[in-house]
Amino acid sequence: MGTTKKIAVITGATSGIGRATAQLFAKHAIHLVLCGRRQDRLTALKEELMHYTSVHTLNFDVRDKDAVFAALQSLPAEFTDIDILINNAGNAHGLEPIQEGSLDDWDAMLDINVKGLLYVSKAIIPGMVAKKAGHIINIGSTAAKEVYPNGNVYCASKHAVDALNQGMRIDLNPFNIRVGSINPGMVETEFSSVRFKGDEDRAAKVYQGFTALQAEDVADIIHFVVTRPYHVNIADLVVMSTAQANSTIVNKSND
Ligand code: NDP
Ligand code: 8X3
Repeated sequence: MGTTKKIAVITGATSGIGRATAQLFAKHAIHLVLCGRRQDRLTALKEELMHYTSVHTLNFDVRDKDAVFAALQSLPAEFTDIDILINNAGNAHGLEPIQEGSLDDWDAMLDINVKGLLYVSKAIIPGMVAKKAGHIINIGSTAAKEVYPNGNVYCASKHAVDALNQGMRIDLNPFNIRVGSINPGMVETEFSSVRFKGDEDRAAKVYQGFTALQAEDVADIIHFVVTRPYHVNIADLVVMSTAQANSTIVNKSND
């Protein structure tokens, strides 16, 4: 990988961890391809960050295989030599016991968190293989490492991301490509609002009584990971707020 200009593709750049990562990368002059479905947010973010670096936005749903490939193949020449892929787009949909889960929610989580990540990776990996360089960061979760009550399908989707992270690292090893995952615990973003389908009171309660991780905390770690010397690959990182011990134990007595 060259030592000067770096180009990063960030999926899920319109909110939370992806947006904070875009903001931090821009301040370090990393060139950005920002992806998401909400065009108004993509446009606003581009306007905000183009003062620091060059920015190209792509609007597609990661579930739509054709749209993923069409969008990534449409990149202007100056953005095609991709160095960094942050596979971040994803969400939980619902929090029900398995016997009550919604088929639509299950489809959404598996199609977005697993298949969407695969489609984007499939479109970008050949360029990295050809130049024998690149860095893929898969955003997993503590839900990739343990299963919690009612987390069933979301946890399964993130366990799949964990397996894919390992599989990519193995298969791309001959090509000098770095692959690693970052697995955060609870981060205060729009995640719970999406999980609870816009029920903001329920979403806010998730983060009450303790200091949750913020999107900027995770962005900081992602930036640390991508700025290590090239022979250093942070393969699998778990990060939680100090108040969180695992998916079910959160100390709410100190705030
Ligand atoms: P947000 O809801 O704030 O952001 C999710 C992002 O994903 C948005 O930019 C959204 O963009 C994008 N996205 C969702 N669905 C699609 C889709 N079908 N096609 C394209 N883009 C999509 O959540 P977070 O920032 O918290 O989540 C980012 C990642 O971090 C996810 O993979 C999540 O699982 C993971 N994570 C989150 C944790 C948390 O507690 N918040 C903890 C551990 C991991 P748009 O709607 O514009 O398409
Ligand atoms: C998001 C964190 O605990 O809601 O991945 O699964 S959790």
